[in-house]
Amino acid sequence: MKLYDYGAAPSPRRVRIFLAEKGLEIERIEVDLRTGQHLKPEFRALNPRGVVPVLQLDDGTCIDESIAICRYFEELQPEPPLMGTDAKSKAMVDSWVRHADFDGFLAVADAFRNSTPAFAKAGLPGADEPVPAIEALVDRGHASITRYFNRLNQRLAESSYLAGDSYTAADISALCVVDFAKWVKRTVPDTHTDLLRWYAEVSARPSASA
Ligand SMILES: N[C@@H](CCC(=O)N[C@@H](CS)C(=O)NCC(=O)O)C(=O)O
Repeated sequence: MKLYDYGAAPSPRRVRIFLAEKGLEIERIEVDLRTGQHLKPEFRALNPRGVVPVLQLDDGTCIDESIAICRYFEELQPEPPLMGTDAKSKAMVDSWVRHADFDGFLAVADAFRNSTPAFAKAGLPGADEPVPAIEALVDRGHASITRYFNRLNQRLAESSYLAGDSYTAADISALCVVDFAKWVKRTVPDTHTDLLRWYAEVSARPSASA
């Protein structure tokens, strides 16, 4: 089994933190996004979408999408549970993971890609033809980050962790987004005391540096 990874990117980081929390170590292969290794035919043969992470199983099957890779490991090794244990907690984890992906990650990605000269023709990840950046998506992305941070703070005022009383993949996902937001100079405002309390706690877990 091999994990195609890129140390600086937020999506593979979600998988690395998840594996660290499970106490699992697997072979990792660095795919250098800066030099476009992910767009080369060798990598597209593993993932035609041209994005990391990808988990390649021993039978050759390639699983893309970071949360799907997490799901695979959750099924292989259920302890400690990171994706819920019953109907309610599983649904809560799924819900907050999707908030992180759609309300958080995509907002930061829009703000970042559409404002960074190196991505002027790469407005979307992994595209095999030029995708022009769209300037209007920068402000929209920043506004969405603000809404996402507000929602996290509101939720964490009523709950220790995003999906409930225990740390889960929902927290891992949101942590990766909050750190990704630093790429566009957005940090948690001082007013968001509940989000800051949670952020300090989840960032202090040894897995956060995975
Ligand atoms: N939803 C996907 C997102 C994958 C993704 O966008 N990966 C980025 C790194 S975070 C990538 O490979 N980008 C390639 C590019 O920028 O062309 C997941 O969670 O795995």
